[in-house]
Amino acid sequence: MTEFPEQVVLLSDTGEHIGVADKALVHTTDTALHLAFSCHVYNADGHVLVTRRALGKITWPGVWTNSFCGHPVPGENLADAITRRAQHELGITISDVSVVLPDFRYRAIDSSGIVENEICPVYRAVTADTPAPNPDEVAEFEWVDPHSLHTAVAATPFAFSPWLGWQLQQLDAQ
Ligand SMILES: [Mn+2]
Repeated sequence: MTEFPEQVVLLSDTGEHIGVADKALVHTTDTALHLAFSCHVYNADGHVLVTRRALGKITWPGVWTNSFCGHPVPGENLADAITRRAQHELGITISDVSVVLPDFRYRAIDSSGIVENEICPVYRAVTADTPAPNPDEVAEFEWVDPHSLHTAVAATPFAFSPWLGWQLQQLDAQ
């Protein structure tokens, strides 16, 4: 698995792979469209895992968001990337991975001015594990009732990552 330097897949406006870029260099104030994913992890109680992004992250530090996100490296399929990031960020093994928003796409600007610009299919998965967060990625986590999360994000979207708010809106609309 290529970890250094980690690369991302650049996409055309219609979603075709048009190249690669270093992950560390692609996220700027004018970020090119690239491939990513989001995952919402559930436990056996039906609670969903929300995480607080590590304070050292370049984008949205300290912001509460969905369980985890990531970028497939070139040539890596999304299922493999999701499994890899679940272990890397949270130390969990996941199963029953399924796509829930295959066409999700967003562009958002962090308060620092850094832009995210991703075609970012959204998945759900389950785990039986207790997260053991990688402190470089995740500062805190909570298991919450999904309805409570929807209510909280709808009421105060500014307190969460913008992509989480848009994902929940689209899931509600299904
Ligand atoms: Mn990105």
